[in-house]
This record gives sequence, structure tokens and C-alpha cells, in this order.
Amino acid sequence: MPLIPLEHTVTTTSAKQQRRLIVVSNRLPLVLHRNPDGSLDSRPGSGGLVTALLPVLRDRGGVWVGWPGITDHGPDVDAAVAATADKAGYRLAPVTLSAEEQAGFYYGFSNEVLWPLFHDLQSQCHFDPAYWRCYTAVNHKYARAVMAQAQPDDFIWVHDYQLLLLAADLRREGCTAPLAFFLHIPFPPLDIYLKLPWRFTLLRALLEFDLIGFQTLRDQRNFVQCIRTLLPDVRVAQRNNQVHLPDGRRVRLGSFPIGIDAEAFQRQSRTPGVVAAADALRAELPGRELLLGVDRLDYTKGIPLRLEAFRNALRQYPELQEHVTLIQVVVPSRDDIPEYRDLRFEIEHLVGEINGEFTRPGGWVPIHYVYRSVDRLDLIAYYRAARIALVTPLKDGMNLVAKEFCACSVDDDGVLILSEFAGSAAQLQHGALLINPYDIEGMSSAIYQACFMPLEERRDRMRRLRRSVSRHNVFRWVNSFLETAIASDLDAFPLPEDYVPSTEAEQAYWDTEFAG
Ligand code: GDG
Repeated sequence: MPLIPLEHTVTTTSAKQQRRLIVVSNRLPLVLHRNPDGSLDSRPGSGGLVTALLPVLRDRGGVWVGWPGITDHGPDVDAAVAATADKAGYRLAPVTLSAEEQAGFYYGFSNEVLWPLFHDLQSQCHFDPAYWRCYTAVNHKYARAVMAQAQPDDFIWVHDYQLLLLAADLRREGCTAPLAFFLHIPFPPLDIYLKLPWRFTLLRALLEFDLIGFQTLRDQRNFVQCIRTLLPDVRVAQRNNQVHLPDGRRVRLGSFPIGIDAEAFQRQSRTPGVVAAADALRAELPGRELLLGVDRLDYTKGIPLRLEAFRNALRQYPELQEHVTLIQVVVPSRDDIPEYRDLRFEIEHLVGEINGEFTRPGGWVPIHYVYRSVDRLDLIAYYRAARIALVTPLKDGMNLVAKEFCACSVDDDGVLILSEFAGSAAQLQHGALLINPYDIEGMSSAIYQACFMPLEERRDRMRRLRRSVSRHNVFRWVNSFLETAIASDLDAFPLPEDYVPSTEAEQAYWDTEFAG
């Protein structure tokens, strides 16, 4: 899909103005690796977000600001980043963080306060004031790094929960450029958000952005409810799409469900290498229905309850024994945080128990457990080989694994079992089997239903899912976000008479989608 020519949105009748895009995220989109001899390897990142932003950044001569992923930041890091940027075709501006800053800002406040709280798991939060101080200091550091790059005409797009204070810092530093923010994780309901000791500062800081984007209407509504309750001097108008501040400023809100590069996944799942790897996987497990779980190690992903449900299914429906195999890929993550280490032990204990209870002498092992990152083509081979995907987070901003599985299910015969608390459930509810991840028996019966679902029903459901995933891909997501963001400058730029701000159109669509 071609990118929206942003020029038209900032075009006066006489002259075109090219606005540079500055993307800011916790991490730069590159992978740095220090070799045992001390030298550095570096290559550009490759996720869907990077792929979608790449053409915009190249076209506009944009800059990406973020931490390069290494705390011993010497001149060799700058050189490696610069060399990677040359290859990638856009500029990368590294933010230097010490190990101590990384501990308080990333592991501390971001991942021991905001991450659990925003996923409704307040009992996992450590509201340590030292974390908050570090978070504010590091946000300020990012702001200075952005200011070193920014020009008044730039458009600045900030990503995710690590940088919630950035707009306030940038404004204090004198930044006048338009500022937009996208939250990749959920925004919690009021009674959960209220627990945050720094709840007022954080909301006020967010309202320094000109546009705040959420994954779903659920998150947008939660945010609106928080502002209405905690900030009585602000007014929310226009079907929850605009916030009016006492100083006359307007902040726009919108929901923009992130997508994937569906076409790339589809294409790659048809390559001979992937087909051969998927065939080999199936041949190793002949006659078995393959169930697949792929998750970062995270307590929000609901892995232990999923394993309990699988065990319960094997007990309750003995005909599933020797008929199904669960491949569970767990990608190591945040292993400096004790809860994550405990979770790994819990998962491995459960896998051991289940395999111990059910493994049969004929060679059937119910769970194949993979604890490592797999490379992209192997991941796609897993998607392609699996008949059923189990995506059962307790809460998730979107969940891209659900969408990637559908894109790779090119024979249209896969079944997606999806948590109703994943952001993607809003889009995928009509094709997926929706489950409550806390309901072990409900999940077991969905596994049973998926295993014995007639081919015609599987095809019908998977076609719907694939249509939705292809249509709402990551390019459309970038386009609709940027289009909305730039349209927030409506007063400054004349627009065609038939112009419909995309939030209205998108909003109407999502209202219907939710109502359905
Ligand atoms: C946050 C929000 C939101 C996983 N294992 C491997 C691997 N992956 C890739 C998947 C997928 C990505 O990682 C995981 O994305 P998710 O969306 O599932 O989850 P988070 O990492 O928690 O992401 C989430 C997302 O931001 C985007 O806005 O959807 O809700 O929490 O792309 O393919 N990739 C490779 N090897 C692996 O072993 N190569």
C-alpha cells in the first residue's frame, strides 16, 4: 500500500513544506552485539514498526532517537550506530544511559510500575519513589536528545510507556513542534490507574502531546474516564476525541489498532525454505494436531493458565491424548526482574508435570518447550505448521502473534484461540474462538472445539481473519496515525472541501466493529 503523501497535508496553495519525522522510542531499531574480543556488531532492526516507518523516514530524511541497547557507551557505539544508520537510510540519534539509569528507568519504573499497572496487575507493582525520580530524569535526558535534533517544522512521534513524560519535558525545553504519542500497551481503567502515586503529574504530562493514540477504544475510554475524574478543569468533547484544556489548547485522542506487514508474512510463509521446515516439523510429529504458543516471557501473556488449560483438556477429553502436541515457544525477556525469573520456573515446572503425567512410551510428548528466541523464518515455519494458535494473554495492548499466525495460515485451515482481553480481539472476534484466559475449563473446551472443528468452518473463520489482518496492516496504521496527527494542524493548512478527518471515519468503523 502506498504511503499517504504527507506533503498534501502540509501544503499551502503556493508552496510545499516537507516536514521531517522524528521518531522517539525507548530503543533504537538496531541490534548491537559486543563480541568476546570487545568489537561491536550492529545491524538494523526488522520489526513491523520499523518496516512501516522506514519509507517515511527515508522520504523525509527523518531521525530515530532512542537508546542503542548498550550501557558501556563509548565512541565505538556511536560509530557502529552511524554505520548502521547509513545502511538503513535514515539517521539514528543514540541516547546514552548508564547501567544505573537503565535499572531505575527501564527495569524499575517502566517495567515494575507502569507495565503491571497498565495491564491491571497492580499487585505486581513496586511503587518505589526512587524509580519515579530516575524515570523523570531519564525522560528529561531523552527530551534533550530530541531537542538536539529537532527543528521547528519537524513532526515528533513518541512511542510507548517508557516516555510518558516526554512532551512536558520537550515543551519546557522550548519545543514548538507538533508532538504525537502512541501507547502500545493498554491504558488501565480508572480504579486501577488511581493506585499510581504520580497519577496527576503523569496525566498532565500526557496532555502536553497534541495527539494521543491508543490501540483500542477500550483504552481510549479508560483514559477519558481518568481525565474526567482526576482533572476537572479539562473538558472532553466530540465523542471522546478531543480534550479542551483551560489554556485553550486542544489535544486529540484516537484509537489506531496496530497491524503487521501481512503481505511479507504471507509471502515468506510460502517460500520453499519455510515450506520445507514446516513439513519437517509435521513429519516429526505425524498424525498430531499441532497447537502453538509463542510469547515473550511475561506474566501478562497468561502462559501458566494456558498450560493448566491444556492439562485439563488432556484429562477431560482423553481422546486428545496422543492426538495433540503443544509447541510452546518462550522468548527470554527482562530476566533481571525477579518476577520474570519466578515465572520461568513456574512454566518449566508445569511443563515438567504435564509431560511427566502424559508422555507415552510410543514417543508422544504432549508439550515441546522452546526457551529461546527463534529466527524469523523458523517462527514463520512454526506458524505455518501449526493447526491451532493459543494466544491467551491476561491483557495485551494488541498482540501481534495472533495476527502473524493468521497471515501465515495460507492454507486457510488454522484456528485462532484468542483471549478476549487482547486488543486484537476487537478486530478478530468474528473469526477467532474467543476465550476468557482465567477460565481454565472454557479454554479446554475451546481447544477441544478447535481440534474437531470441521474444515469448512475453519476455512470460513480463517478467511475472515486473514482479510482483516491484510486490510488493517501496519502501513495503514502508520498512514492513519500520521494523517490524523497532521490533520490536527487543520487551522494552519487549507483542506479540500470534501476532507473528512480520518478519526471520524476510523471511529465510525471501530464503533461498528465493537458493536458487532
Ligand atoms: C507490545 C505490546 C503490542 C516473538 N518471539 C519471537 C519473535 N517474536 C515477535 C513476534 C511479534 C513480537 O515479537 C511480539 O509482539 P506482541 O504484540 O505479541 O507483544 P509485545 O512484545 O508485548 O509488544 C503488544 C505490541 O507492542 C505492538 O504494538 O501488540 O500488545 O505488549 O512480532 O513475532 N520474533 C522472532 N523470534 C522469536 O522467537 N524473530
